[in-house]
Amino acid sequence: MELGTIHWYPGHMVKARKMVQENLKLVDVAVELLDARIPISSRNPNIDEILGGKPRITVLNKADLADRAQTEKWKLHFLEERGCPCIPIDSNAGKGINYLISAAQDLAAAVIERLVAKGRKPRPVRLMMVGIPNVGKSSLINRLAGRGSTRTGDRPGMTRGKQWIRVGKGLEMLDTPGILWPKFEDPEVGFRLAVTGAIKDEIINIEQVTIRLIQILAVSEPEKILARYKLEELDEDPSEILRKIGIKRGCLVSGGNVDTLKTAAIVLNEFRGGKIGLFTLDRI
Ligand SMILES: Nc1nc2c(ncn2[C@@H]2O[C@H](COP(=O)(O)OP(=O)(O)OP(=O)(O)O)[C@@H](O)[C@H]2O)c(=O)[nH]1
Ligand SMILES: [Mg+2]
Repeated sequence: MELGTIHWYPGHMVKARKMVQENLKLVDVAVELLDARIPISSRNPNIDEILGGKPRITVLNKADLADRAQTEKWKLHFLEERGCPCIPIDSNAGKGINYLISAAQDLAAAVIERLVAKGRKPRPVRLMMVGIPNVGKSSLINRLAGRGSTRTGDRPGMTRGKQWIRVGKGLEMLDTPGILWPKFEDPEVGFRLAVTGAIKDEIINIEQVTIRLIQILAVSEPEKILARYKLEELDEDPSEILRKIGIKRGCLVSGGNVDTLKTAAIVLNEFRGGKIGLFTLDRI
């Protein structure tokens, strides 16, 4: 796929990175959100350099859409590799949120204690959410705040500027826009970011991305594709599988041809919504 060579790094991404670095001084803990379906591909390769020595929590968000056993393994992996808490979370349902709150309070306790020792009043623990577009930073904050404090949406680029949100429970959050990095060394990373929704749909080739997805799923979990689309068997050629799905779903254009773009959009949406099954694309 050609994604890796597209010049799609927009100016606001550069600004977002600067903003994260400037705001880092204001917070006690950085919460790095990774997409549980692609914990490696959704990781900014410069994140260690960006965050420096700031206490950190890794969140594997959208854990409800990922393979459970894989998420457990990734959790242990990050815990060992980074020596900081790693917490699987479903921000829509609120699962895992309490672990995040206590981990944040533990990490910030020393900072707050130092303030108090200097005779200052204790203040709320300040956290900053960082992660790629559409990973669920704003959703997680809303879940913590228990209300719609910050805008969310099922496409990347929802959050434009920074925003402080008082969460209660002694916490304050800084929401930031998603950051992506200028180019992918590995086109497969580009594919995984596209398929999980981190890159704007307008600049990806939906049909190509979906055909590649079908190709992967047809090998790793054929029974899920067969069941979801009520197919009897899977063709060798993933484009042909897409065509058959189109017929099943009645995506036809005049002359009886299949509208493959429309079919691809349906399959991609169903994948992103977990309707085909739970998948982890970055396997450990
Ligand atoms: N299934 C599932 N969906 C989630 C979860 N967290 C967020 N979402 C969905 O993912 C989409 C993006 O969520 P946002 O909170 O807007 O993501 P963001 O990281 O703030 O995105 P930007 O502001 O664009 O960088 C929304 O449609 C959310 O409903 C989760 O844990 N599970
Ligand atoms: Mg946001």
